Amino acid sequence: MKLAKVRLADGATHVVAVEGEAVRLLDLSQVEHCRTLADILHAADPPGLARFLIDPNAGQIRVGEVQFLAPIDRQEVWAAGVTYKRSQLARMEESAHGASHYDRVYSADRPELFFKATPNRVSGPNEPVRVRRDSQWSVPEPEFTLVINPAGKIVGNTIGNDMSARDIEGENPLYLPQAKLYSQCCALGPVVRLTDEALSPDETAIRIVIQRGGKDVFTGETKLSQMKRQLEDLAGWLLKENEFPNGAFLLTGTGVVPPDEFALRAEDQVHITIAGIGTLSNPVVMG
Ligand code: DO4
Ligand code: MG
Repeated sequence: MKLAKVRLADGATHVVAVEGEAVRLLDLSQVEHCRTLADILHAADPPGLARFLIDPNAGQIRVGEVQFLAPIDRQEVWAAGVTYKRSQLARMEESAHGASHYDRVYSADRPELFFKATPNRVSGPNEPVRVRRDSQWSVPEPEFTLVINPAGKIVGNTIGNDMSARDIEGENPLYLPQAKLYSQCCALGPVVRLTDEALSPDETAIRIVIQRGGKDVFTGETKLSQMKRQLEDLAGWLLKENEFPNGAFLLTGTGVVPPDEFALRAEDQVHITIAGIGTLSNPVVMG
């Protein structure tokens, strides 16, 4: 089952169930203390509650008639890094002085985890993602993303774009928070696929297309099965000695990095497709 937040033509926002090419409104007023998508995601039985909340009086609305919003409420957004061989090699290339850190973290037991965004820094589908004015070499990172409830359970998956300033990170690993965390540094959406329907890692293709002036200037693809780490293991490390009273999103790292000569430009369009979830598209703004 897929859930989303949408804005309708009249400007009202709703939580919906997405069924193929249509959405169905959920009537959250039926349950006390259930007001947001996160309230459903954090319930004991998210798919059961969502099915109960489907408003029988509301018909189906075509997906083309609604605007999908980022499926986030008050959750923290975290990310894992260097979880695919491609990312390890790319980081070692970009970082003259810090290369060995990336080499070691790829095979270490403890993964790289970093704080990625607060909800106000997250863009939804078709909203801009940003390249920092002080970066000449930024790229999008297409990442399979976990939705984790306050009890620490993975309850859903979505698509994440971990926008990254490779030149800032490459200059000094201590600049990582500035390379990764700034206004519009992350996009999430368009839906949360609940984990009641399992995804097969070998069939979960993660694909990115970057367009410039209507033409594809970079395409790349990997599979979730190429990731070195297990999803539960990554979530387990995040939860060690940590509490998430509002839940968390965890981007699980990129397996696709454009060649070193590629840098995003203003007005590029980034499209990330993950099989079984959908496509997250965002225009790029600069400065
Ligand atoms: O160490 C830098 C960040 C790595 C990252 O974001 C990734 O591998 O996806
Ligand atoms: Mg990343």
